[in-house]
Amino acid sequence: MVAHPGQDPVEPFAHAVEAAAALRTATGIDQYDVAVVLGSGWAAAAEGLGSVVADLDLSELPGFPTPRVAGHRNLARSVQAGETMVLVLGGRVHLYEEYTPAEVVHGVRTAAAAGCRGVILTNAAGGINPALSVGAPVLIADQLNLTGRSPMSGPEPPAGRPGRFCDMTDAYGPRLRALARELDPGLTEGVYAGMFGGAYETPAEVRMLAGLGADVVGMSTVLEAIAARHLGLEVLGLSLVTNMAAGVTDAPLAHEEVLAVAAGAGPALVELIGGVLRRW
Ligand code: 8IG
Repeated sequence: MVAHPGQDPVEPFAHAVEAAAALRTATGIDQYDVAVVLGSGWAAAAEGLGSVVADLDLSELPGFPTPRVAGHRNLARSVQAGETMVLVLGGRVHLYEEYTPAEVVHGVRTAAAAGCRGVILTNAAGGINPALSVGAPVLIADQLNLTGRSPMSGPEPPAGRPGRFCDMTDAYGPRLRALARELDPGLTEGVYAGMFGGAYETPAEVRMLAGLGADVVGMSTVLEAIAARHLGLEVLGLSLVTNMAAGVTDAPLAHEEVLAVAAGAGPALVELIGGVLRRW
């Protein structure tokens, strides 16, 4: 594992246990049920999911670097949604920022160490399938990890942890997908292609992704899904299509536009996530 300036290379699973202990101390909450990782433009989903029990700055917890992308918040919020105790993680870091896979999945591993049995991974994504429309959420049915990275690379997981070769069949759990579709019968399912990122794709790359079976494309989520499945968490994934990918339409891509589209879609997404959490 490559250490970032000012950070010690700590064994990642132990680091997550440390972060979960600090979370318990800071919030007084012993046990969480589900974590929600908020992607670009999903900040509205931190509001209105239930009653806020505690708020803290994620960077107060061991191992969490400071996110540097506009639209990402540094929030760790504890929310009671019906019977479900929810850990909302508003800060996410990306491979393209030169964070390591272990840093990218630290939130998910911390959530698991805090007792979570499931995680909702949200993101903003480009639409590849021309049948998709901007502003619509897509239920992730499966993924293509095209980052060339994995949270299961590096030293073998320590004793007491499952081995690295985790099963990725049904990574996005059928039970949760059925539940989401029940709450929103119009929800379309699609395959999410996770890229290393840094720039959007060229039209040729988008055509390649379409040929590989991708419906949406983004720069996050896939490593978190792997880390979650490795630790036995159920995963629900939701992409908000904030732009059509390059060459699918002739509109140019701008990050500001992505954030504006995301803001408009907020309330419907809150309702969907809130519904899933209450019936988890
Ligand atoms: I928002 O078109 C968003 N994120 N890779 N491509 C990739 N990531 C994205 C895109 C996109 N739109």
